[in-house]
Amino acid sequence: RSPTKTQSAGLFQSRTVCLSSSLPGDKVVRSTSPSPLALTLAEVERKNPLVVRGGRYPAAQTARLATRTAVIIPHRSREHHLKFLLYYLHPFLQRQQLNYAIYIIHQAGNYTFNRAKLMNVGFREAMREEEWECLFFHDVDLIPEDDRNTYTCDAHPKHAAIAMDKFGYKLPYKSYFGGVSALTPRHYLKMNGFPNNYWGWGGEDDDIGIRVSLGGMLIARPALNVGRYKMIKHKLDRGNEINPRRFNMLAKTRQSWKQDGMNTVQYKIVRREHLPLYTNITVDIGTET
Ligand code: UD2
Ligand code: MN
Repeated sequence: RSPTKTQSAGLFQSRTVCLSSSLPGDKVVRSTSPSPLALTLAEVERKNPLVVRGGRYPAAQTARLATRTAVIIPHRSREHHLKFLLYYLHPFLQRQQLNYAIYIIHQAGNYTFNRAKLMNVGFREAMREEEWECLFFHDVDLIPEDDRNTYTCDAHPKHAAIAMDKFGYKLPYKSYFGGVSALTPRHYLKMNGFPNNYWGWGGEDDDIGIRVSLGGMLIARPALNVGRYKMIKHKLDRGNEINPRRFNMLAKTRQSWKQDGMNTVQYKIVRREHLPLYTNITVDIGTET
């Protein structure tokens, strides 16, 4: 967030760099008006007049070769984070001239949260609507800080959130695959998608990382000074308690990945809404068996 970084942003103007002082949970909140806490979706809509129903930006009308990217966000009871993500993400993706759509995959009911299974739902439901070339699997609370972090796919599955403020802008460990990742449909199917059986917090991101290599692929990463994200501060949600079985499960990924994943995912769509800023898919993903 130093001035030099802004100037070196290359093709894109890095306007997101000044976000750090205006997120909820931060100690220093600048006295800009209106207060960031008062941000409304209506205001985000006003600021993004080119976004059409379903949270789409059909850049292709002007740039026929624009990459088609779907952003898949697993969600429940984080509307206050979603609002900020949309505020930053829409302009960010438009500056990158992508043909994109934002999908919120909303877990219905109060049963334990299952991030990875929601991603499988997101993959299938998004691909049903359009032949996306690249899918970004994105936590609701992560704000990209650098415009050079392009939301396009690489030859291998890409882990984009490699430098987060909460980990001191470093990779916490070598195989880390949490937060934000980008896969082509081919990558996704090659690793049989994500696991469906990680209920609660933790482990699923490492399982996904292991699947990448079991699928015969490597992990691509942007440069450390580009894959930077700010995570909106929060506590662990009720209904997403730490999964105590995660280490045992991770020890068995090699045996389980072909029997559990995209080829076995089951769910019921409760609601599909093409809202002004995103497509909402509310889904009943059932319970642990
Ligand atoms: C870390 C990883 C995350 C995931 C998680 C373990 C980072 C930045 N992210 O996140 O990718 O591997 O650990 O499961 O290190 N969510 C809801 N409602 C809920 C619970 C979760 O919407 O009630 C969604 C939301 O998109 C959230 C994501 O799931 O960002 C991950 O949950 P978290 O943010 O509570 O967990 P965190 O920050 O430890
Ligand atoms: Mn988080």
